[in-house]
Amino acid sequence: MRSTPFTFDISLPGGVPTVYDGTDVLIRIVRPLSAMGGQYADQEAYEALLAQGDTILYEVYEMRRPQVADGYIEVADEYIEVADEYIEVTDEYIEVADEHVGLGELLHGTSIVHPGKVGDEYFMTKGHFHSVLDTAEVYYVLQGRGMMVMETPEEEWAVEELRPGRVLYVPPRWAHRSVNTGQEDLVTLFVYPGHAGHDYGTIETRGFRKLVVERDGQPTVVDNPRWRSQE
Ligand code: PAN
Ligand code: ZN
Repeated sequence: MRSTPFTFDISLPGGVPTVYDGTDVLIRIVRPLSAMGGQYADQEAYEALLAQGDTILYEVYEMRRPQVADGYIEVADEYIEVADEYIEVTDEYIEVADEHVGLGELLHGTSIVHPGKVGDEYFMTKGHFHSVLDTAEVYYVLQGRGMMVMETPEEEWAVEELRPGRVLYVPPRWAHRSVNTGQEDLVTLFVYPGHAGHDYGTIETRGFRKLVVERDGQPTVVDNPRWRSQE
């Protein structure tokens, strides 16, 4: 893996990083509607939309630090673009070479949530805790409007508004999900520790406490009727 400084640009609008050199790994993760089964409150609306096609809800471009060959990368339930085709990776980890790989590295890239709704609930990311719970993340909003829905295992919750120029610090222990409440792509730059990993299962099982839905044309935070306490 390259260990000299490097730069790249993020093209806007859109949020796609320019390819800066072939030696580092830039991966594109694509999450279609079918990857979000059980996540939207309105199951009927979800099924109806899915019947019209497996639309892409969001994309992530990530500079993998460390690289796959050097360590472990969690890829559960992700679609990764490799040589122009999507492969679905179902193993929890591609490779575990050294559990300490990634300490000190910073994973970073852009997250692009497309605009749209399932019923009255906005397009959003799956959301996750970091597997290493004690790892934080910084988001910087480049384009669009949205909300970050967050909660801890101790059942605290928080929702912060996202708009261009805003920085959001997600402290250790806080699960996070980006929601696009606007009319254009919601583009954020994210940075988090290389060994953090992703725990998607907890959210898939419990959901988030809060949902962001459209009410009278306005984004509104409401209780998730299907949220399950950990108890
Ligand atoms: C981000 C997220 C990205 C996509 O890079 O991974 O916004 O969301 P999901 O991972 O929940 O599908 C991040 O928080 N990384 O840790
Ligand atoms: Zn994260």
